[in-house]
Order: sequence, then structure tokens, then C-alpha cells
Amino acid sequence: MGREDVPSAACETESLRRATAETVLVYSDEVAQAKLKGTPIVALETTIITHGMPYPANVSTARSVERIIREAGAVPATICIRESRIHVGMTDAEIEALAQTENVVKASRRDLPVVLASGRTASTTVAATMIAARLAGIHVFVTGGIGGVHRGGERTMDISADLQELAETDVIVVCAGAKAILDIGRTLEVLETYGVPVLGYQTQQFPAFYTRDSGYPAAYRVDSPAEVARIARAKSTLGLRGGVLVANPIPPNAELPKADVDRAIERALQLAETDGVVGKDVTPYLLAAMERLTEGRSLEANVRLIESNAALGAAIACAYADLRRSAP
Ligand code: PSU
Ligand code: MN
Repeated sequence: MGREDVPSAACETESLRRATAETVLVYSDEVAQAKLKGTPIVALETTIITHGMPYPANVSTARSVERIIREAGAVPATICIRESRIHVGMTDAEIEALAQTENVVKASRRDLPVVLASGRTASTTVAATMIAARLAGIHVFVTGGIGGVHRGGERTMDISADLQELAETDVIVVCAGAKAILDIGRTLEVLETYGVPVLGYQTQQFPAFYTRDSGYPAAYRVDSPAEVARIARAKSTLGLRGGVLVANPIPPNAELPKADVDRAIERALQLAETDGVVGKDVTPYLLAAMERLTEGRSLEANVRLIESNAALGAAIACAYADLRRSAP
């Protein structure tokens, strides 16, 4: 392939993306306005609402995360699937309705085509939200924790599709690390293999969701939103596909005692084994068990960390927009 072919190939991909986006995506008024004006947008997932947190904490958290993003000068785009369309941006009433809907499908990459074809209502995981964000031209996505290699994954092959998505889809993902219900060491190894830059935000350590330090280092430390934006920009300039993972530790005063977390995890994993839980049910099962076993303290921590991620994600979205304006 000659060098001159590169721009036209890129152009083709871009027009394909636009055509897909026009037929499949529906924007809320707020997000449509933001796209027109060039206001920074932050994507948000909905599996945390339908499968990650109980009602009504799920709805109040979704709202507070949106409010934090708006206060920081960006626009939130909470993403779900309904009536064969990917909805980018939801009203409060739509979020409430999703939280009340029964049998919502937890949609990751492999579920998207089936859900869109069937017209069923689905929430989006990290992987599916990244796909939607990319189609919508949104560069930053905020979540709580990413999926990863499950403990015993070398035997069960239970590795979240989130990791493969980070390898392929160009979105900056802000998280609080990965929960210690996972095998964090192997999760980081897979991310390295897939070429995903893992950036500890103002820390050299990779955080473990409820706690600030997983015991494993992050590949790099970054100290400002502008630094994250420059790294994402350099990655895309090189034509390297895939995400950038920003790992923002839970605020110090919201951290849970490590011994309590470890005890609850051991028990949750035993319960999952006894109940024979497999496939996409594993993560929601473990999250619910953790909440019971910590008597709700894990939920409080979950709310605090995602709010903190929202503030950081909005700042990164603003920095990324500034960078594109100054050097398009
Ligand atoms: N980790 C959390 N909370 C969550 C999830 C993960 O701490 O709510 C959700 C996210 O939507 C993530 C999904 O993308 O679970 C991963 O599921 P699986 O392991 O089946 O890929
Ligand atoms: Mn899995």
C-alpha cells in the first residue's frame, strides 16, 4: 500500500462510521446541541445502573455524575439501547425508566447486534459504551471499574470483553482501576499485550476500586488532564487504534479497609463457585454479593469513586477539546 492510500482509507473508515452513526444512533437534545457547538462530551455507561447498583442508589448516582460533569463545563451522554437504536444522552425520566425496567439485557460487544436486531432494551457495558462513544465521536468515557481477567481466568478463560475493546476502540476511559474480585496482575498483563497505555492519575500505583493501591504498579503516572489529552492525541496521531486507560484512585476518605474488602471478596467468590455462576452473570453476581457482605459500605465507596471519576473525566474532555482547537 502506497503512502498516498492512507488518507483515503482513513476517509473511507470515517464515512462508514458516519453512515453507521446516522442510522443507529439517536442523540438527546442536550448531546445534539453539544455536538453542534463543540462542547466537550463525556460518555457514561448504563450497566452500572441496571446490573451494578441497587435501586434507588443507581438512579441518584447516575444523576449526580451527570450534574458533576455539567458543572465542570462538559455535557454527559449516558448511553443505552432501546427500540433498535443506541441512545446517546438520556433524560432523567429515561434513566429512571431504565432503572425500573425488568429483564434489561446487559449488552457487551457480542450482544450489540442481537439486541439491536430484536428491539430489546439493553444497558451498555464498558465495551459496548466504548463502541457507541466512538460511533458518536465522543473521546472520553467515565466509568467505575472496568472488567478484566477473573480469578482463575487461566482455567475458565473468563476475561471481560472490556479488555479486547480497550485494544481496539479509540476512547479515553476513566476508571478507579479494577475490582479486586478480578485477577489484577493478569488484567494488567493483558492490557500490556494489547498495547493499552495504563495511566495512574497522580499515582504510580494501579488502584483496586475500593482501595487506592492494588499492589501492582500502573505503567505510567500522569499528573494533569492536559497530560492525558496529549497522550491520547499522540496515540491517535500514530494511527494506533485502541483506548487509553486512566486509573483514578478512590478519594482517600472514601477508601474501605483492605482487610474487610479481602474477606468479602473471598466469600463472594466462594458463593459464586457454589452457585455455579458463569458467563456474563459473574460480574453482577459478585458486585451484589460484595454489597451484602460489606453491609452497603461497598456501595457508598462505589458512589464516591464514580463521582470523583466524573470530575476528572470532564476535565480531560475539556483538555482534549482545547488541544484539538489549538492544533487540529
Ligand atoms: N465493574 C464494576 N462495576 C460494574 C461493572 C464492572 O466495578 O458495574 C460492569 C461494567 O459495565 C463492565 C461490566 O463493563 O460490568 C463487565 O462485565 P463482564 O465482566 O461480564 O465483561
Ligand atoms: Mn466474563
